[in-house]
Amino acid sequence: MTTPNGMTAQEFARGRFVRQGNRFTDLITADGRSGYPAEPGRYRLFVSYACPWAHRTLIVRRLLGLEDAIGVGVVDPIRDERGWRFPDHDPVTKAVFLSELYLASDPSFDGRYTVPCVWDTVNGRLVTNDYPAITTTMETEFTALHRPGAPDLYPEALRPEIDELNDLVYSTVNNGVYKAGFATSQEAYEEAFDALFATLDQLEERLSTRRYLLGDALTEADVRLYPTLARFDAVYYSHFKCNLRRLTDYPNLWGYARDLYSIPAFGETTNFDHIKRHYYGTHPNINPTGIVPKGPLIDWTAPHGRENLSAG
Ligand SMILES: N[C@@H](CCC(=O)N[C@@H](CS)C(=O)NCC(=O)O)C(=O)O
Repeated sequence: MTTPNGMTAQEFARGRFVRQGNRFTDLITADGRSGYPAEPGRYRLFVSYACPWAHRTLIVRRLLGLEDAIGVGVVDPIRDERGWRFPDHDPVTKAVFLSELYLASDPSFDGRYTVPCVWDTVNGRLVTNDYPAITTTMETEFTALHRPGAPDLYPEALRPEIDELNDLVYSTVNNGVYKAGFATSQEAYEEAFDALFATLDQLEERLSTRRYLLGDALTEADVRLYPTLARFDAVYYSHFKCNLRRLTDYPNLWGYARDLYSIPAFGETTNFDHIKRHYYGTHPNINPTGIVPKGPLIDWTAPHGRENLSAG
């Protein structure tokens, strides 16, 4: 059976999209007790600008000033059955396809070759493709390498609230759009659609009195929500049939998204060209012609006026 994202028939049971687990889950730690010490220049992060899970890691790397400490390799936005490939080859590992790095790390690996993933240049293997851990590792284990004045994106006191919100946002929004887009039954699609817009309504309300999700300061929760908002009107609204409302129909969420976009770590890592070419060009079951829509015309730089919501 051919599936939109190359998933197995089993994953498509009852028309529901089920995301595969992460194979590489080693941890990089500040003290090196895991065998992977957080050393500058040692690790290479592989991303696609199109991928929302990878987008988070680029935002955090930039917010924390880890650009010199952690190198980045960017894949071509268009993917075929061989998986992600580099525009020419990756200058550090010399790989042409991302699969080469997965198979060098585990010759028996038979899953999907996903971004984001982190490569250890010392041992020549992948350390992790566990995307939720990649950002929290940068936040908590790379602190010695953060730029002066870097924000604390995952403050201890707020972790329970951040984690709880992230769980809801992950299942109904970040992954919710995929559940809607890759559903192969009407029931599964509608279930995902309803849950998605219920959460967006809730977030719209939450952002009416707070500048960011947790209040006056940016946190990991904002980093996780933003990549889905950035892709919403350009891709998810049409390609994934998430069309009850557009992001631009939500005054608070849309102002919030523009507020974040105005921060270079968010705006300069948002590549609408890669995003659109990737989604519309990579899922033939959903978009058989591969035609990339020209619109929508959206002004991400319009004033957002949300400064007033901050106390400080
Ligand atoms: N590692 C996670 C999340 C990362 C992920 O889904 N990345 C996508 C891009 S957004 C990917 O690399 N897909 C490659 C493929 O399916 O061949 C997963 O396996 O589901």
